[in-house]
Amino acid sequence: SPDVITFGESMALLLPEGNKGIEYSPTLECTFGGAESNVAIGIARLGHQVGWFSQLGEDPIGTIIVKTLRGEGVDVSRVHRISEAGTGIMMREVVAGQTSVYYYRRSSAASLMSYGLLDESYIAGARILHVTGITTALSKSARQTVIEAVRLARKHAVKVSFDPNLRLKLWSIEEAREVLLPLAAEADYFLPGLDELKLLYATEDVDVIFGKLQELNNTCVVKGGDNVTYLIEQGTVTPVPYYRVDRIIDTVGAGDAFCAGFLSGLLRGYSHEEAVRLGNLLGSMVIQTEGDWQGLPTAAQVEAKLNAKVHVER
Ligand code: KDG
Repeated sequence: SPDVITFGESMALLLPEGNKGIEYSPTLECTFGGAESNVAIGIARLGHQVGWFSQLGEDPIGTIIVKTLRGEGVDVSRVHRISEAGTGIMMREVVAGQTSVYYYRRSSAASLMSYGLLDESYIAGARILHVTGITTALSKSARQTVIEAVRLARKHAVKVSFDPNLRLKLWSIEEAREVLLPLAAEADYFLPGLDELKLLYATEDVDVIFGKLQELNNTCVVKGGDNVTYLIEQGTVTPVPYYRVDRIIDTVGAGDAFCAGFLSGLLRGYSHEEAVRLGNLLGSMVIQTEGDWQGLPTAAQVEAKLNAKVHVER
């Protein structure tokens, strides 16, 4: 089995030309996105063995997703293709400085996934299982798949990493709380964003939130602080500073990049603080490029950045 296993919905991602709104863009660029496949690509580029799976339609976009991930070196052997439903679609635009997302994923192939998709021995052989709250918001059967995957991981002493990835377009905050908070408590590594925590715990008070996280008794990494990521474990809160960024181009995918860097750090045997630093570095690199996963660095690019080597062009 790969070192890290993750699964979730990846969809066609349709983007307008330049800075036009979708309404005024005669053509849309077709790429794909998905929080878990973004993480998988990030981990693969850093040189680790990683597996991603989902249920995809027997359609061209499903094929693009499988081919691209395979090309990135991600193990896609557990991907399931079905003809009864199609691969989901999402559109995204930035209008007047505000990002909007439109989902066409109800009854998608991935939303129909059920725990029959899980291969116990495959999960048992991994070091880390990474899941996100998006999958739990897709459908009852997808939610059960996550819960069962976490149960299998724990049964075989595989570490569980959990990013809540709150998507209020998919469910209400009340529904989300009921599912995400128990999963947070079960995870070895809980990787939320500060905004998400404010909604999940219904408070703006960061001290109250940190108090709740300390009660979980696991390792929490809170993304999106004021230029820091917080590492919270064993009763202590450690702020880990961001890398300086010259120009922010596109922040979507930063959380996924962070997760990839953090999990890579764990696989490399780094301290948790060092792993957070690597997560921060990946986040800073992805937001300086267009796209959710295209800007994820290779291990060599990370090395160069860390050593601040002068780049020789030719
Ligand atoms: O984290 C980036 C993801 O939000 C994006 O790739 C699409 O998975 C996605 C979703 O469901 O919003």
